[in-house]
Formats: sequence, structure tokens, C-alpha cells
Amino acid sequence: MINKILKKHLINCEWGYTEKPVPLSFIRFKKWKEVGHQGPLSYMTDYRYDLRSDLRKAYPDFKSALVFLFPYLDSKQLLGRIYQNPHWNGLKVASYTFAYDVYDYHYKLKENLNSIADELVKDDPSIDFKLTVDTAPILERDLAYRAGLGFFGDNAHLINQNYGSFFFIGSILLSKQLPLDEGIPQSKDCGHCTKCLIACPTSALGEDVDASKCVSTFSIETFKDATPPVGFGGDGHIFGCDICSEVCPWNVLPLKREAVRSELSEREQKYADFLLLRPIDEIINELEGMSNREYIRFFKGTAFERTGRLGILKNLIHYNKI
Ligand code: B12
Ligand code: SF4
Ligand code: SF4
Repeated sequence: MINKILKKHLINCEWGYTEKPVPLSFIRFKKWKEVGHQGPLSYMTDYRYDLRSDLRKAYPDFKSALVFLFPYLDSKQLLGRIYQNPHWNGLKVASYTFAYDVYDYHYKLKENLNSIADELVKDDPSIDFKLTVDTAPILERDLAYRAGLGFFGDNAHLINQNYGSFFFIGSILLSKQLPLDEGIPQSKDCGHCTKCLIACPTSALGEDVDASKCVSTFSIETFKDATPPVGFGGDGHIFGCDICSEVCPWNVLPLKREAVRSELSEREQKYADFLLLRPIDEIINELEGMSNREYIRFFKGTAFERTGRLGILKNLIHYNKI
């Protein structure tokens, strides 16, 4: 039954199953916090820090989890095409922002997970569940690792042998065990490669990710003016950063397999036109002339809503200074 439900709802998605509530890498998270690598991400170290040590702290009824990988290789390819447009202004955005027709993945994944969970409940009304996509205080990469969905690369990503690392992780935590085999955690398979460590523009990668240096932290998680990490903007990324995934050999084949679309949808065109296909000064002028409310209206439901007008403006102004 469960296999039937999953087959019906998931095209092009890998999933795994685990009954283990305790992360295998909490000690790494602890070290990360101790050396201050959370930088300004206070939500990682406040009262929610300890909740990440055991899934039962965030969801006391936990008995098992279905974990899903949702690839966004198509938006990576699409942005690659946009960057070849003769009007491209040299700016880059993380490819997850253009996934799901430029709708925020949090909503899209939850819709998808909800429809699966609803069918599980129909099948067994006594089952309770909780959906988790990014924001819950759990170590999601570790959960996917426990579900046998990949290994940890030196870029800290969970890497899946079929899909590489351009995917989101979303899960359904359940109050019952299911008649499924548990995934088996996979050992690291980076060989002698050090590409991501060398390519990171801000030297944020080492034993872990120093979030205070990561371009993503500055450009997506910092809403007011701040000093950018040394190396910011060098390659054009002004909203998130794809570099440590882009250079990873595990992404070469999955990207090659992905068909490249020639037409952009109306929404893709709208946001590409605004951010990527006109002079940067023009964007800055328009953002400066907008009210915060107008910005939110324009970017409603997209990943760009997160930083607000001032957050993205700060990224562009710092980019223009380099
Ligand atoms: C905070 C956060 C960030 C912060 C901090 C990043 C970080 N690495 O911690 C910032 C804003 C910088 C960020 C950036 C990005 N993020 Co982010 N982020 C998160 C969040 C909310 C928490 C991550 C966390 O717990 N960090 C704590 C540190 C210590 O954990 P970590 O770096 O992931 O390292 C773990 C593993 O690598 C592991 N590990 C490493 N080596 C080894 C070896 C062994 C043997 C073992 C057992 C474990 C192990 O141990 C660590 C602890 O679990 C998660 C969602 C979630 N709730 O989990 C998304 C999440 C990790 N991010 C995600 C994405 C897509 C990104 C970006 C690619 C976005 C972008 N394009 O800009 C970048 C990539 C940066 C990078 N190299 O990690 C995805 C990752 C998908 C994947 N394939 O792994 C997640 C899971 C969101 C989601 N639901 O899809 N992110
Ligand atoms: S996302 Fe960019 S800045 Fe952050 S660790 Fe990866 S390469 Fe470095
Ligand atoms: S780029 Fe190389 S070292 Fe980095 S995660 Fe990929 S395989 Fe591992």
C-alpha cells in the first residue's frame, strides 16, 4: 500500500525510510556551534539548538520518518541558459530560487508531502504526522543520511549517487512504524577530490561550513546592512551561492541527463527580466524607488521575499562596490 501511495505521488524523486530518532552527526553540529561557525544564524543556537539532538524533542510521538529528495536540476539548467543571454548583467542567483516556477519551495514541498500524508492517514486513520521542510529544528541532512539517501561531501551537502546534490530535503515524521526497510547510511565518496574546498570564493569550507563566511548567509539571511565576507560577489552570486555544488563531479551526470528547456514560463521571464537581464544600476534605482510593500507584492510567494527590499538592495550595492 505504502509503495503504491509513494509511486502515485512522486515522479522523479528519491525517498527513504528510517526509524532512528537520533542524528549520527550531532557531535559535528556541537563542534560547529562551539567554534562559532553559526555566525549570525542565531536560530541555530538558541533554545532550538538542543531540540536537534533527538527528533522526539521536536515531535514526541516520533516512531519513523519518510524522507524525500526533490531535485531542482531543471532550474540549474534554466539559469545556465539565462546566463548565456546577451542581455545578462553578470548577476547570479542560487538555482533553488527558480525551482517550481519561481515559487518558494517550502510551500510546494509541503503541498506535495501533505497529499502523501493524507493518503497514509486515509489508509490508517490512527496515524499522526508532522511535515518538515527546512525550518523545523532538525538536522535534515542527517535525517536523509539515516534514511540511506546519500553521503556527506566535503561541501557539507548530502550527495545522492543518482541525483547529485541539487535537491531539497523534505520529510514526513510519523507516529507509527511502517512495513518498510530502513535505509543504510552511506560512507563518504569524495575520493581525492578537493574541488569544492578550492572553489569556495570566501574560504568558508574546511572541517565544516563557516556560515559567517558563506555567501548564502550574507545574501539570504542578513536583512540589514552588514560587511560582506571577503570574496563576496567575485563570481556574480548575489542571492545564495551554487559554487560548491556546481564544481562537484557528482553533479555532472545528473545535470547532463536533465533536458534543457528553450522557453521560459511567464514567471521565470518576469523575474529573470527584473534581476538578471538588465543593467544593475537600473535594478538598484527601481528598488530604491519602491516601497517595502511594493517589493513584497512583486516578489510574493518567491524565495526573494525573504530578504525584503533592503536585504537584496544591500547585496547589489556591495556587489557594485567590488
Ligand atoms: C542553516 C542552514 C544553512 C546556513 C548554514 C549552512 C550549513 N552548512 O550549516 C546557510 C545559510 C549558509 C545555508 C546555505 C546553503 N544551504 Co542550507 N540549510 C540550513 C539548515 C536550516 C540547517 C543546516 C544545519 O543544521 N547546519 C549545521 C551544520 C553543522 O550542519 P551542516 O553544515 O549541514 O553539516 C552536517 C553534515 O554535513 C554532517 N557531516 C559532514 N561531514 C560528515 C561526515 C560524517 C561521517 C557524518 C556522519 C556527518 C557529516 O554533519 C553536520 C551536522 O549534521 C538546513 C535545513 C535543516 N533544517 O537541516 C538547510 C539545508 C542544509 N540547506 C540546503 C541548501 C540547498 C543550501 C544551499 C545550497 C543554498 C544556496 N544555494 O545558497 C547553501 C549551501 C551551503 C553549504 N555548503 O552547506 C539544503 C541542503 C540539501 C543538500 N543536498 O544537502 C537544506 C537541507 C535545506 C532543505 N530542506 O533542502 N544553509
Ligand atoms: S555556498 Fe558558496 S560561499 Fe557557501 S560554502 Fe558553498 S561555495 Fe562557499
Ligand atoms: S566537490 Fe569533490 S570534495 Fe567536494 S563534495 Fe564533491 S566530490 Fe567531495
